[in-house]
Order: sequence, then structure tokens, then C-alpha cells
Amino acid sequence: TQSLASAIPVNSNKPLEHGEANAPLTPEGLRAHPPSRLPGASTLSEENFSGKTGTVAPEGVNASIDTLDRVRVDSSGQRLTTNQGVPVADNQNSLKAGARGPVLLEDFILREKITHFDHERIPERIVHARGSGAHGFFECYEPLTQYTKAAPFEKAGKVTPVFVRFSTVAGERGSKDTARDVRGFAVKFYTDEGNWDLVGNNMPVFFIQDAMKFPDLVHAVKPEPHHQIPQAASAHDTFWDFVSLMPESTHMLMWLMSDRAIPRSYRTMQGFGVHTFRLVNDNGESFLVKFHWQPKLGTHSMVWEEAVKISGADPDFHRRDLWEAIEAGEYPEWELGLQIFTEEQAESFSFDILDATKLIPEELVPVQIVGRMVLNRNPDNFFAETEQVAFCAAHIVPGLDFTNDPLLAGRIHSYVDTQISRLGGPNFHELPINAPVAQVHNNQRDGMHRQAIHRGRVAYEPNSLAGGCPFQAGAGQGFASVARRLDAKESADKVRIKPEKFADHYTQARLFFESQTPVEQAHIGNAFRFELSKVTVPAIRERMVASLLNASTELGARLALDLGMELPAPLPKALENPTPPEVNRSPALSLMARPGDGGIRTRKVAVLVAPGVEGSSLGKVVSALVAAGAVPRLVGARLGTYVGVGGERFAADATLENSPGFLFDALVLPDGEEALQALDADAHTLEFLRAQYWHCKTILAFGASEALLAEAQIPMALPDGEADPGLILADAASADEAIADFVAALGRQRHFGRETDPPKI
Ligand code: HDE
Repeated sequence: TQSLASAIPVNSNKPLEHGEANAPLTPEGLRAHPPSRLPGASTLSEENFSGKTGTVAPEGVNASIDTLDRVRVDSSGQRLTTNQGVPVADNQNSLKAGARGPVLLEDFILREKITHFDHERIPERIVHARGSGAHGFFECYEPLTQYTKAAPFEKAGKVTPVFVRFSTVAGERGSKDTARDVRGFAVKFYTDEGNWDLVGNNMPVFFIQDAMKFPDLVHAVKPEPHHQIPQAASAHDTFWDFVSLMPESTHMLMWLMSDRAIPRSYRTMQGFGVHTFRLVNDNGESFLVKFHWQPKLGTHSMVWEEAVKISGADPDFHRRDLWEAIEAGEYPEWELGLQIFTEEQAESFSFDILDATKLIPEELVPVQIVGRMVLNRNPDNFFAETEQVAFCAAHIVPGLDFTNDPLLAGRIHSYVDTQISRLGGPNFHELPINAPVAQVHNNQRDGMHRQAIHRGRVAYEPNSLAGGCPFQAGAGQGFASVARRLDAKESADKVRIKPEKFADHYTQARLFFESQTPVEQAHIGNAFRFELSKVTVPAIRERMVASLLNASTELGARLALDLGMELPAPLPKALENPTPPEVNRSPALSLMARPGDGGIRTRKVAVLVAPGVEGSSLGKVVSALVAAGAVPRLVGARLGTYVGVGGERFAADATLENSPGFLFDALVLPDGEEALQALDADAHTLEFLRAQYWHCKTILAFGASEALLAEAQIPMALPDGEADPGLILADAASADEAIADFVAALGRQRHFGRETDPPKI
């Protein structure tokens, strides 16, 4: 293909595909703009000095940057023009018949500007409307050619550019980040063999087994149609009405009520391909596979009370976190793990691998780590990249294939279809963010917004007039579907039924619940209680508890008590005696199973300052945090410089009012008599302190600030009488030791030993 393509000087490489060798509006040197942040500087995106065009991927690492460069626009030093490139003399006044006269229809400049503005919005995604994206790359650790010929897994060290979009599901585009919800985890691999979209979620199972039910599920969870309430929340009648009538959703409900649904950061959540896919090698042999993304930082979540507060103070919490981490050069990283297994193995499992409400316990099929993904560049423009990116479950490449999962089948149709209305036509693949790095040659033509200018008179195949080009690649090179049906024994009669094992709705819900630590189980119970207490129809609450009793009598009984109802009889099951499961506990399903390396990189620490703080200890703690990669922020009653007792100067760049405590991972209280008086007089301080304690975060109190703890009624010991590992007191002599303890405690992220139900603080 290469030699043929270069013989004909059309589309011989990607930039030329659009006739764009030297785009005049692409400024020279854009690639060379400096990283936007100096080490140790604030990560506030507003403070970047680079003109805000994103960070720079290491040279040669992100090939997708090249295809985007041809459309990047930088207006610095340029005059203002119309869309036709006509220079505009006056951008302040419309054209009028006299100073006080009517505006003239003739004013094409005004009309163009307003018309464009009128059409600036496109429909938001029907689900996953709220999201954030980033560029990066995938790097393969070892060749996987034994299993697959997919280009990204060809050899060790092979780098494939990616664009990733994380999202919530239910909320609208402007809704809060910290809703209780599933998170989308969609990865577009720009492979040499075309684009592969692994459109996954942060939970490995789904609510329903068949695409037929998806519109119902989404209608049930979205704001109720008569009054559009509630936004970005599942805690309402229609959602629980639907899921309580769909016992197949029980397993997913356990995940949704777990802390997985309120991640601390996109950077601290796992991703899953959910469905079983196929890997196909050069010999045409195929293997079954499940995809897992494992965050290098470990899995961490919020607590519910914190998530609720953050959604008010910073609805962009996750978006900001991802942006700032990348701007700061703290590139988030995940490892890709595969569970590879054969059809014979699959047949022996107690569950059906075509059922998206089931996972494969790692004890059954271990997760094999095969590569890593690093996100190292923020988009330049949210709309052009993050909003217009079009992920499609149908986008796979040679070396991969689908299985007969009936949920997946619907997705193969839905994504392309939805882009056509969302992005305005069938040419969405030509938008720069969607364009493959691989060349595109076919006989598809025309349609709304066509970019490519195809030469010649041939738009059909077979042809002789264009030398038979573009020609079929053939099964050896091109994509060829695996011929085998998953279950060759099945008859192929047309039926609307489900395989038998799909009817086991509770075994894995129980497995998940039983695999959680007591703290996580308590949180799951609290979440069910919260959500169901928002349901106004008692019959729905009762039906849900009756269903949950089949998964866990303990959970069901607790909920009946908490919701003030009689214990209902368990809901009749679709399958009374399911095949016994291979394992009853899978510790890997606990969030606590992946704490990360205990480091504190990118954790945000509030250091309270006021006039007359004891400065030397504060200086030490700030240096220690910076050295460990954390992000200390000096928080005062107002912005500006505060002078310590020893003349030290502290510049507060956040205030008690604009940055409440729950936005931080930890808190440092200063010593100093005058400072403490000032802090004590400000009600924000005690609020701050109580939030930190309630949300199980680490607190370091220097010297006399201990009195503030007492005033905030913070218990010095845990409810079980043990010392609180997250509460560290320091006097001047023990400062160094206390700071080391503080850093270690912060590395543990939360101190759940404090929790009581109801909370004492
Ligand atoms: Fe999606 N889903 N989905 N979904 N989904 C969409 O595509 C759909 C499902 C997922 O960041 C839509 O471009 C159907 C499972 C993500 O742009 C739409 C079914 C999983 C994203 C759609 C499912 C997902 C979407 C809406 C059941 C996890 C956001 C806009 C048969 C494996 C991608 C769009 C992004 C988005 C359909 C179920 C993940 C309507 C019909 C299961 C991460 O096409």
C-alpha cells in the first residue's frame, strides 16, 4: 500500500490527506511552548505563564499531536477578521443609519458574529454528558502476539497515542463532578491500524444484560420528565422503581452504592472494559479477554458528606484535579491488565461471560499487566477536543473482536448513531480529534461538512479506472471477524430469550458485598439508606429491600431498620438454585486492596495562616510537603502576605471563605497566640476543622492550636479508645518527628476508625 500511495501524490500521508503541508494559521513553534509550571509553584491553572495552550508531550511520544497541529490556531499578533478572513475595523459598534438610528440589515459583520453565536451549542451526550479529557500514550510492556495481532501490543516499548475522556453518566453537561454515579473511562487508541475505542466504566459490571433495556434505564435515572428533578442523582423514585423491578441490576447497585461511585479523583479510579471481548492472533486463533485499568496512585474515594459539600463549593472538582495534575507535570498513569481465558474455561464458569452484570473474580482468572497509559497533555480547547471526541464501541482494529454479549451488540450500533445527531452528520470521523493517525481511504463520499477533497472520478470498487484502488486488504491484513459462534452447541433459531445463567441475579451481588471491608460495607448500607430515604413511595423502598435480602440478609435487615419498615419477605428469585460460585470472597474487589504506594504526591494540604503565626514550624511543614510532592496551600482569612512572629512572610493564595476545608486532603493548624485568636474569631476555622475530622482526613496541630480542636469538640481518641493515627499534635521540640508522622498519615489518605453512625461530629 505504501508504494502505491506514494506513487499517487494524494493522501500519501496523514497531513497531506487534507492538503495541509503548511497551514498558514498554524503558528510555528507551538510544539515548543514550555511546560506551564515550575516545580513547586502553585498548580492554579490561572497562574500559568504559557498562554494556556496545554503542556507538551515528549517529542515523538504523541503522534496524535501532529494531526491536531494542522488545525491549531493561535491568534497572538494577529488582526481580527470575519470567518471569511476579512479584517474587521470596528468590533464595538454595529452599522447604523445615524448615531441613534436603526441597525442596518447590511451589517454582514454583525450578522455573521451573531449567527455563529446562535449556533455555538451542539446537543450534549444523552448519557455521559459531563466529562473531562486528556491526551497521552499507551506503552506496551511485552509483545502479546501470542494472543493478538492488535497493533498496540505488537512489541515491548511500542507507543500508541491515546485520548481519554472521563465522565459522569446521569448529569447534564454543566452538572457537578462529585455526584454519586458511575464514571465513564473511555480511551481512544490512535493505532497504526486505525482507531480502537475502549469505551469503559470505572465499575466492571452494568445494570442490565440486554441493550433492549438501556433506554428504560436511562429514562429512569435521568431527571424526572415532568419537572426535571433531580439533576445528576439517582436518589429519586423513578430510578429505584425501575431497578427494584430489575433484579439483574442488584450487583451493579452494590457497586453504585459503594465508594467507587464517589471517586476522590479520576486519577484514583480503576477502569474496566466491562464486556468480554476477543483477542485474535496472526493464526486466527482467538482468546476471550476482559480489560482492566489500574491507577498507579491506588484507588481512593470520597466520603458522601464530603462529596455533597464539594459539589457546592467546586462542581468542577474532578475536572480541575485532572487539569492541574497534568499542568503540574504529575502525569496520571494507569496500567492495563488483561484477564485472558479460553472458551473451554468460560464454559466451566458458574456464570455466563456474555452477561455484563457478572465479573470474573481475579482468583479465577488472574489479571496480567501488559502495559501502561500516561496522560501527559491537556487539551487546548475543550469543545474541539473533549466535547467533539466521538467514542464508539464499534471502533475496533485487527487483533480484537466482539463477543455475543447482547448489551455490547446494542452498543456497537448506538455510538455511531448518536454521533450523527450530536456532531451533525456522518463525517464526524474527520473532526481532528476523531481522525485516525492511520490513513483513511474508501469510497464513502459527501455528506454534511465533508473535509476531504477526493480526487478523480472513481468512488466505487471494484474499478479498473483507478487501478483497483483503494483495494481490499484481505483477511491477512484487514479486519476479519472471528467465524466461531461462542457456543457452537446452541441452535441459531430466532428467539427473544436469555441464556439460563443470566437468571442468577444475586450470587455476585453477594460476592461483592462480602468482599468489602467493614468500613466499605457500612458505607454501602449508608448509601442505600440515603437513596431509598429519598424515595417517596413506600412500596418501592420495600421492594428494593426485599430484593437486597437475597444478596445479603445482613444488609437487608439493616436497611429495613434504618428505613423504619417491617422486614419484608425476600423477593422471589428467578433462579432458586444457581450454580454455586467458585469463590465467596474476592479481596481484590475492595477499594482498600489498592492503597497505592503510600506516597502523597499531588495531595492538597491546607496550611492555615494568620498574623503572628509561629513561622518556623510552618516553614518546615511546607518544605516537607513540597519535597514529598504534595501541594500545600496557605489559607488565610484574606489573600495576601501574613507575617509570622519571627518575621517570616507567608503569602496566602486561598481564603477560608473561598476554599473550605473539604476541598483539601489534610489540614495544618499553626501555633502562635495572636494567630490563634484571629483564627478562633472566624467561624470558618471551626467549620474547616470539623469537616476535616468528619471526613477522616489527617490533621496536624502545632502547639496551642490544640485548643481549637477542643473547641471544635474533636475527640482526641477513636471511638474504640485507640489513639487517632490521623490526629497529630506537635510542640516546638517534636516538630520534625510530627511532620514525618503527618506525611505518613496523609499517605494513608483516610482514618476511618473515627467513623460512627450517626456521626458524632
Ligand atoms: Fe454507553 N453510551 N451505552 N455504556 N457510554 C454513550 O455515546 C449505550 C454502556 C460509555 O466519553 C453514548 O457518544 C448503550 C456500558 C461511556 O464520550 C451512547 C448501552 C458502558 C460513554 C451510549 C450503553 C458504557 C458512553 C452517549 C447499552 C461501559 C461516554 C454519547 C447497550 C462499558 C463516552 C455517546 C465519552 C456514551 C449508548 C452501555 C460506557 C448513547 C445503548 C455497558 C464511557 O451511544
